[in-house]
Amino acid sequence: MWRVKQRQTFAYAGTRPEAATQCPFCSVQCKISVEEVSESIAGQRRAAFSVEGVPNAASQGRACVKGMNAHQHALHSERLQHPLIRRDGELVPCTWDEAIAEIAGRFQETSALHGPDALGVYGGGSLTNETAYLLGKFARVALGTRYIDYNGRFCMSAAASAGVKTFGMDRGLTFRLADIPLAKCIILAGTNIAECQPTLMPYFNEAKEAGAQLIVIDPRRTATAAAADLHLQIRPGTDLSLANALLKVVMEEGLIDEAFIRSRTNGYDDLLAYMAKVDVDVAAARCGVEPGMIREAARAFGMAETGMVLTARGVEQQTDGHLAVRHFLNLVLATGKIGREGCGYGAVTGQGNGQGGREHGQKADQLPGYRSIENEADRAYVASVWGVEPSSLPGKGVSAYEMMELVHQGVIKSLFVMGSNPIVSNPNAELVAEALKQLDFLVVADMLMSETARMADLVLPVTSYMENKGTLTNLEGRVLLREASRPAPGEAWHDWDILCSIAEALGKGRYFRYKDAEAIFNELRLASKGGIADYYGITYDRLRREEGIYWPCPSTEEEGSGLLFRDKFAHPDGKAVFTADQGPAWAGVNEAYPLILTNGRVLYHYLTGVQTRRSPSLAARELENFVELHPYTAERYHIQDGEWVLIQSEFGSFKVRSRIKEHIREDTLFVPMHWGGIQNVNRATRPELDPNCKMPGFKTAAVRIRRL
Ligand SMILES: Nc1nc2c(c(=O)[nH]1)N[C@H]1C(S)=C(S)[C@@H](COP(=O)(O)OP(=O)(O)OC[C@H]3O[C@@H](n4cnc5c(=O)[nH]c(N)nc54)[C@H](O)[C@@H]3O)O[C@H]1N2
Ligand SMILES: Nc1nc2c(c(=O)[nH]1)N[C@H]1C(S)=C(S)[C@@H](COP(=O)(O)OP(=O)(O)OC[C@H]3O[C@@H](n4cnc5c(=O)[nH]c(N)nc54)[C@H](O)[C@@H]3O)O[C@H]1N2
Ligand code: SF4
Ligand SMILES: [Mo]
Repeated sequence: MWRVKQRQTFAYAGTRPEAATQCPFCSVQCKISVEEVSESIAGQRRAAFSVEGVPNAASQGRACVKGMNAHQHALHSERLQHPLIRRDGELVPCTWDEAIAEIAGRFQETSALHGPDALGVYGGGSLTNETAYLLGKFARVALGTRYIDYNGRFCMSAAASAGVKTFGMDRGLTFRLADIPLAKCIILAGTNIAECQPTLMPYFNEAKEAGAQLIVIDPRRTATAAAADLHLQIRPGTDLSLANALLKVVMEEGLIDEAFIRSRTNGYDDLLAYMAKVDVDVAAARCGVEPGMIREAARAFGMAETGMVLTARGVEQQTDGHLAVRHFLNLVLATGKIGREGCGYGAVTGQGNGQGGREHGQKADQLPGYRSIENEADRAYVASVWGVEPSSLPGKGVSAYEMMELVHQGVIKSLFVMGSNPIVSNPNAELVAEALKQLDFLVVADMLMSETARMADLVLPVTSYMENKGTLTNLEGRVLLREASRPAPGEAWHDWDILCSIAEALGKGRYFRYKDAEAIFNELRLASKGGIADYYGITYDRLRREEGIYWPCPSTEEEGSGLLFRDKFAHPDGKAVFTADQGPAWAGVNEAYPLILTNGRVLYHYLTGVQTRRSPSLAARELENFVELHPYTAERYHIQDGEWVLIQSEFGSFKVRSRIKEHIREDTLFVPMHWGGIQNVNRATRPELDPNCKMPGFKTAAVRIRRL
């Protein structure tokens, strides 16, 4: 039998211990304190909460509006408190014993009838390192399935694969946040820091005050673009061409760093041959940007003594996202702007543990520490840590959206979802909804009733950021320990406890016995030892004493590396690699679907909105979804401000309210991703994936619009 859970015990740290935590949302992982105070309203005393930023090296004591209100969803009356099982079509409460027995029984049945690959596991980048690591082990050891992937596929895969190919290593920022003010020119491409990592803006403002030029590449004049010296208002989907044009100007004006290219890179001759065919004016026309502005931006970057390029989902969520990033990296390498203070490349990580979540085995082809599931030595090493035969580990599976296709085809029959809301966040959401309906058995572990949980056969209540201790790795590659500060509500369990209990019920308990999160972390340290993302030298004790530790950190005596690639890159020969490949660019709009639909985020909501839509202070600021469109576009389609409109693509349609704004391109519509159901923008996004990394082309779809 599996263990019956006891009430939580939770450790305190710091001087005002009961309050110390970390914001559950974005990749900055601001340290905050959430303190229960009581207040008196109309003579009635009731609990209220006081939230403050806590000083630390990354967020420097800042917190944004989401972090300040995150406790509202965590303390919401809709928090799931008991397991729920579907009986006669309804989700009704059941005991944990029933829930675990049901999962184990159904999984065993499916596996016996159709083989273990009929089981799928789908994880997320909000999970702690401990849970993400254990989920990978759970899929391979407890279930024996090859099919595991996670929502970070939609987030980090293009930049991650570009980092691996170019540098031999993928870590969000190759520099420290503290290096940003030392840069004299900063290119922010497809990243809206002001709304998506708001507490980082002061770093860029400090750089500007010290004389840096800020160049923003975005189809919209975002709050980030408003802070720029130069805003290149690009046509969506054409970043690769823009990166080429910038490099062409740098080359024409003799601003490349020959010594750096000679001593530290490979592939420059091929790049030269490729660049000979690039024409700045042709590229500019394709991007819809004035050639003069491209030249000005290129000169600013090429002539600056130090400089950085940061990209995020605007560049990356494209079917040529991997190569678009690599062409920006060509620019970084050709100008020698990496491996020293004030220089480098940054893929601005998204989710709270977007970085750590991608390092320890949630990905279809990956084992802990960035090891490869297809490499014999890697398999043997991890199998030895896990105490299993290397031959028992399955091979690689498929990417997140491809898993949904396999569900649709009936290949995957049971799905276990932990920390994601795939019905809203996958592209081509209508197909995904159809697929999930066809499953024999769907289990969702969540703290709230998400759109996906609503479809499940079994819903498992989990602890939130305030209740679940664990480590998360922020966008800099800095590992941080988040202590638990409140007891679990009702019967909610930690994610990792759930995995251990199911494993126990499946007869694999001996591989999954841990006293606490720290014990899992200690196994993770060992499993990652000698890998690229080496966490071996990081311990809970050190994390409590120090302000977070950068990986790679191979020994407990060493500090981690903040600034990467000072003397060499991570490829075996120590060199970085240029690319001269051209991506499968998007086909573009057509007569039937004449507008470009792009999408993304607003300040007040987070991802599919399951959490932030339940926070009264946040929901009050943006209640429903909308489309941003240019006044001329609105006029052309006879749309007034605030009207309901229908947006249709070849793949599906959704309905939102119009918001007329001059700050967007005339050929482009922008819709946030934070709402589900009929307002879900992903009902109209397309299924095509980047062949290099399987990132969907979220940011470009051909659509038409009409008023309702
Ligand atoms: N408030 C808030 N913050 C968040 C999140 C959230 O949901 N809400 N999510 C977190 C997560 S998981 C992530 S991944 C990050 C995402 O952070 P970002 O990538 O910065 O966010 P997005 O809004 O998706 O896209 C950024 C910008 O890309 C632009 N864009 C669209 N198409 C193109 C294009 O073709 N080229 C270029 N150059 N730009 C384009 C959009 O106009 C948008 O302003 O944010 C994290 N932080
Ligand atoms: N059109 C379009 N689609 C996109 C994007 C886009 O820019 N445009 N962005 C993509 C990106 S970058 C991302 S990251 C994905 C995100 O897409 P999703 O993975 O769907 O993201 P969330 O909305 O954060 O869903 C997380 C769910 O997990 C729950 N949860 C939170 N913390 C925990 C935890 O610790 N344990 C468990 N078990 N559950 C938890 C939350 O309540 C929520 O229901 O969306 C992608 N989809
Ligand atoms: S959402 Fe991001 S920037 Fe805002 S408080 Fe949370 S971690 Fe910090
Ligand atoms: Mo993301």
